Amino acid sequence: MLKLSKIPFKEVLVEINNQDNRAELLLLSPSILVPCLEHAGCKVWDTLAIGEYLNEVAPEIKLLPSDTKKRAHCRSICGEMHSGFSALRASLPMNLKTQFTSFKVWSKAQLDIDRILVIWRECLTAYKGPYLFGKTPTLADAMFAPVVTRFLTYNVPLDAQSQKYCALIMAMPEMKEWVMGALQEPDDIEELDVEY
Ligand SMILES: N[C@@H](CCC(=O)N[C@@H](CS)C(=O)NCC(=O)O)C(=O)O
Repeated sequence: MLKLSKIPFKEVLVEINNQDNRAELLLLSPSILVPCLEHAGCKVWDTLAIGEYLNEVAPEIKLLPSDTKKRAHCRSICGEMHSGFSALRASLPMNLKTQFTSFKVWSKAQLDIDRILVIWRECLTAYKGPYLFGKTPTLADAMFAPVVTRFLTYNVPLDAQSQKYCALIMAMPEMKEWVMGALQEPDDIEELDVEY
């Protein structure tokens, strides 16, 4: 989201799996969770709040669509992503360092996948792509970008339209930077490499 907003930023890496670092994280983030943004004397935590804040401070970027109905649609699917898809999150964790070829998708996770594909199909058909809300990326594309990586990591079967959308997202320079950054991180999270 920040990269889309074009606001320059510096990332602070905190090792979240290490309990000793919780005090350090608390100083940075009131929720003791990431992400948390500090900008112009303002601290904003929680992904959706950060997205709304960025849309206010960089309105020219149009991180949310200008049209009210479209904006409501965009907020609705961002909300769905933010608060839902727990089976997908639990069983297909984001892992940019591994690629599974025959991963068994649990039925509840498949329901989440099916719903996400419907969300994408409706957006791409209604607004004619290539991004979910038309010609430029919005908060929704940023919110669903980790799902794109999960679909590719776990080799989730996709229809042609979704495959094209995933390829577009992965080709974005912001995504390439993210993937490169992850590959350079020295730590692996062992639980993520297990095929359940
Ligand atoms: N609703 C929050 C969720 C924040 C959250 O769960 N962050 C995770 C990483 S995605 C975290 O900080 N985990 C560290 C921990 O649980 O100690 C948001 O999207 O900002």
